[in-house]
Amino acid sequence: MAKFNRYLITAALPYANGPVHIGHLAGCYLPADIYVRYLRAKKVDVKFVCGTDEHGVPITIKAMKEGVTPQDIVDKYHKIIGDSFAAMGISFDIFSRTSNAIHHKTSQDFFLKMYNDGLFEVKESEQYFDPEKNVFLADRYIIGTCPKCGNDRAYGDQCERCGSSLSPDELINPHSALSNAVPVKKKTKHWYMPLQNYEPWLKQWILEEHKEWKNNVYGQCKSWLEQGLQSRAMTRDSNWGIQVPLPDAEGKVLYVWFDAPIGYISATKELTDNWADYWCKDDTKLVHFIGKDNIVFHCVIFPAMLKAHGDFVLPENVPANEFLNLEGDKVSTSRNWAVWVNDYIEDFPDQQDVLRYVLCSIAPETKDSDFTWKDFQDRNNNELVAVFGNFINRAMVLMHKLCGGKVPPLHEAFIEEGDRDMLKEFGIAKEKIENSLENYRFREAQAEVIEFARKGNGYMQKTAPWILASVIENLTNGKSNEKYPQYVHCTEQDIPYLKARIDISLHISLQMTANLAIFSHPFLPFTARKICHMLKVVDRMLEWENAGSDKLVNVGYSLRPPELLFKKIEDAQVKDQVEKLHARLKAATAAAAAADAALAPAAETPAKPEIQYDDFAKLDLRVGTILKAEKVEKADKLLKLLVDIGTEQRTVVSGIAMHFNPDEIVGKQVTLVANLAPRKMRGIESQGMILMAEDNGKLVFVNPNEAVKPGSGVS
Ligand code: B3M
Ligand code: ZN
Repeated sequence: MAKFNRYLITAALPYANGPVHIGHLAGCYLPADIYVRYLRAKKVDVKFVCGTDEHGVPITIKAMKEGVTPQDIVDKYHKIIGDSFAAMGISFDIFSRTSNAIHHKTSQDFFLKMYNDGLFEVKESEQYFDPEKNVFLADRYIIGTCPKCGNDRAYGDQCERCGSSLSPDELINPHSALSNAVPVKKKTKHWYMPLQNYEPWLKQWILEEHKEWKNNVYGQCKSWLEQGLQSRAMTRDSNWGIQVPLPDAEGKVLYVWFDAPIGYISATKELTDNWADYWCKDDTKLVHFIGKDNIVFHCVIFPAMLKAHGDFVLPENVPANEFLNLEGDKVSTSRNWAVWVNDYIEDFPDQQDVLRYVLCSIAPETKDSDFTWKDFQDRNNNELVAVFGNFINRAMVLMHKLCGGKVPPLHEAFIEEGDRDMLKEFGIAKEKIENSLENYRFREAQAEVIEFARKGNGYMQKTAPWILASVIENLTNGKSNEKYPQYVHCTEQDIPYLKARIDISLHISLQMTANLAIFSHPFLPFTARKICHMLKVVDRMLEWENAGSDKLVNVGYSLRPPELLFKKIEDAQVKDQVEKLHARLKAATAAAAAADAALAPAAETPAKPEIQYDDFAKLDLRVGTILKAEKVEKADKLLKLLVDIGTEQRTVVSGIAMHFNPDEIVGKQVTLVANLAPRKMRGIESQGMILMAEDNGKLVFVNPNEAVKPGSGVS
């Protein structure tokens, strides 16, 4: 480890446009946290930085959907996301945000340095423009019909129904999401980074010098580099983002993928005055933890930016994970098919380590993996409860019962081969865990921790101190030990030996328990602390240099009573969670369908057969004013209206309750068919019918475009 004197670990900056789900945790934040906790335990100089990504189109889209400002959105989600991470024990040294002034300045300076060094190309291109709102439209803001599947709500960059990547030019009937206007093309100027210039260097740096990167990461980089890189615009037309710091750049902001990774630098600046040590000295090991959709930005574009700028170190590794699916299906925010971290914390308070454990066990390190609630239950019940928790609990309970609550001595004279074998495992386990962690194989590392506890259970079973205790008791009371053939020949003289064997078994088990605290701490920090508390040792014991030692708890030291580390997850809890997922999916699907229907173009109303004027003249149509409106009991769809038609007031029952609030329509003018034969509905006589226009399920009153006297005829 001589090469690196300090570590800078980053975790992708989540967009502040929604809460985080377990896929985010498993893909990026949990492995990063495990790695950092391990590094801290090794007492190396390490900083762990993250924050929210608060610019870019996803934020503005969310704001538009919710009818609030982008600032409202980022303020809200910065807090929610930060709270979720903190609750899960993700131990950032700083959780910053890209809206901070320091980040704006850092990004602008970065851009200016590249600009002054002549590293951008200025190019004009034609971009879609909303002529009504007078703004350029990001691809996401253009909606039209997907040429592949006919979905008429496809976006200019992607169709969410069939998953195709699209460009706005491919959409049929494109229109602006802001105004519905047909977008026009307009010339605009942007600053491009000629990535092709960095291609030879990137090929050398990644494909030759970083062959050790994970296969999924190396493979994606290779394919990008082999396809050939092109100039990429580093600015955008938008009013949300970091201003391009040039005089002729009004209405231009930095491309969000230009500013976001610089956020790692800004966050470090915010964290420490020594930030430049971490960013500008070659003996820093910079590691980016990300999900697979961010690989190209962290392995190609950002390194090219860093190289171009010249002052900064490059990442040493980018251990990106693949995706985590949920119950056999892709996680989807729009379909609400996700386990949200804030919901988990509410439903399983104080069980953060269980989620950490399961997500690490199934982390998509080499390929996509699947989270199911059943598997969550199984891993908790069969591994955390039955193996890890059970071993520690047995060691603690038996020590209290058989050794007076104190750490018993080891009695060198009575040590046997099985004990020596067990003691050897301490160092072996430490090395295995360490080796897996150093190589970003967190699943494997955690499995070794459980394996160590499993060995502990095996050792306990073999040494069986509770049997030794019964044998001693029988000998003391003059009873036979025929139940225990192995000890049937023991006499009272053997009691000291038997006692020593109990002590040895529990001494070794307690040293193992202490090791389990150290080993598990990167993965299960809450549990490790609880173990320290039971063992009455300070957190300093968790330092990695203590790992593998068989002298962690001192002989004669009295320990606290055992605490429950893990509890069983019941079938009912699994059922609840699965039902909750499906209920939310159903609600989200229904909401999306309703939103689609509201926006779909008007369906044609089928034509009716021709009639004569006399037929029309039979209708007595009058304008009326709604005086009163109320819901009809036990009828979801009906409103009872009192309508003034000048000469009289009519009671009308109308099937519009799903479309209007009674309070909103009082005072409105309507057109009434006044000579329709009265009809009883829910016991109320309806004396007429109100005319409505229907636009794809949306109802509108048909009324004069100026107020008229109630009772005015319509012809
Ligand atoms: N916000 C994308 C994402 O959340 C982006 C990551 C930025 S890392 C500098 O997946
Ligand atoms: Zn489609």
